[in-house]
Amino acid sequence: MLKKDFIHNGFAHLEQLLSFEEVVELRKLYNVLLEDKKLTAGLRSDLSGNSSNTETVEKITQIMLPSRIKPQLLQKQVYTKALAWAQNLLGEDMALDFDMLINKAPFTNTETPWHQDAAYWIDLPDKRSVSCWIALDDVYEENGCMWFVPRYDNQLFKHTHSKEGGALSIAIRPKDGKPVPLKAGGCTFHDGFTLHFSKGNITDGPRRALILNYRPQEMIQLEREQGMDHTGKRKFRKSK
Ligand SMILES: O=C(O)CCC(=O)C(=O)O
Repeated sequence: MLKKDFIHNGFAHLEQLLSFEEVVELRKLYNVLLEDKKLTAGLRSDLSGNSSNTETVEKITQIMLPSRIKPQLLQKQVYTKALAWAQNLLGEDMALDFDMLINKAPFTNTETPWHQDAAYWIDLPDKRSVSCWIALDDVYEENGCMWFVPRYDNQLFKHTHSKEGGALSIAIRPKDGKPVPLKAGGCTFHDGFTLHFSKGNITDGPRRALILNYRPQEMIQLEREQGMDHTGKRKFRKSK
């Protein structure tokens, strides 16, 4: 069912990828990274477009490559489980391209605009990719669960930065988007060409997500040869 949904719509979800114990373990490392701006310097930005200096309250904190800062993350079950799913969905040659954290702080009410991840990436001959977005808190509309629009093909829409340094966005707001609420430990899977979005967090708790991105090993090699290492220097490509 999950695989059928993913292949057909470009997204799917799993009620429980992680046990509550695994979630609690991950939250500890996650919070260390969130709280330490020195440790995460150079890999950290605020997707709202605000500068992420020591004084500002970040609205949407994005930390690229958390496992480069805390390599013990790679030993956590979540990396093994998500890889197995990625291989099940798209083939045995799928490998971890990059990981990231995205946190929406309490009462920051800032949307992640509608976009396709492929807009952030270089054009690659093999377009297969899957992002596993893992909820470390219960997520629902009011704190920023993911929304998706079924994907029909690999068409890339035109994207622009709504604010310098902020997230990429398409010009329209799709009408047929669907929210996917989850319990902590649940996850969504989406393809690089699937449109997605999340509302702002208007609650008093954080909305913590760990995101693991997979693509064919050969394509990862091609990316690296072209200098694409997902350290967060957001180059973006022109849509056709
Ligand atoms: O966490 C969010 O609000 C957005 C996540 C996202 O855009 C992604 O994982 O590609």
